[in-house]
Amino acid sequence: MDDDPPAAESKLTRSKQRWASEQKFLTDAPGGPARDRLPPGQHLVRNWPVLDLGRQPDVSTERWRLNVHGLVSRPLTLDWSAFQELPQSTIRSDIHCVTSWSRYHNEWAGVSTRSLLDLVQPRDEARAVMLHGYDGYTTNLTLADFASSDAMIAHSWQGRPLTREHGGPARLIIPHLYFWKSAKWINAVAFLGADRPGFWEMNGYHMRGDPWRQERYS
Ligand SMILES: Nc1nc2c(c(=O)[nH]1)N[C@H]1C(S)=C(S)[C@@H](COP(=O)(O)O)O[C@H]1N2
Ligand SMILES: [Mo]
Repeated sequence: MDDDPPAAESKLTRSKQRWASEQKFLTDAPGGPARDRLPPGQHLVRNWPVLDLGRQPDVSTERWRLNVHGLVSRPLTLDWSAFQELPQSTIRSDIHCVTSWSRYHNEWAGVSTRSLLDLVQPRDEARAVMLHGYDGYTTNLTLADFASSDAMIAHSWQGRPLTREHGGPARLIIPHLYFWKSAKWINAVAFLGADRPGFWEMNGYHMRGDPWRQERYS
């Protein structure tokens, strides 16, 4: 059997064991065996910062509409009561903002994008969507990202209606991408034949925005 390792080595070994147990420096790809909860380059916050273009439109539920159009078989415009009548679901997700804060366990209630897709039936040529907010904001997603199983149009957070500053009465939630993809004050979803850049994507942000790959800027 080996003798005891030299003191320096054993100290390093202890450090490495501690890093391993803390999952330090671990940046496994999604689905990796020991995936950390906090994506690389992010730090945790307990509050919920507000980020937008500096205009927070005041949209009552009476005035709110969601217009779904473009490459779909059945375009439609939902008002608030039609939106509330769609199947409702809740999901829990973490928020990862490209400005480097993350916030764990947010509980959202709303309508899954899959329910919306069932209604409008995207045509075969549809490849991407552009989301439009009441403030003029736009952001793009591939159809696959928009259709992910935990994506939804949310009207509530932690059991209460979304506040105006956070995008109420309704916003998109795309948990697996940086939060700039989650359009606040959502007003329209346009189905497109090809992925095109939205507001931040035209201003240097990545087209996709996967936090686990640090797809921050293009
Ligand atoms: N309509 C709209 N949606 C938006 C934005 C915006 O300016 N307008 N900003 C995006 C950005 S950059 C981020 S980080 C999140 C912030 O959401 P929050 O203010 O609820 O934290 O909203 C995203 N959705
Ligand atoms: Mo952001």
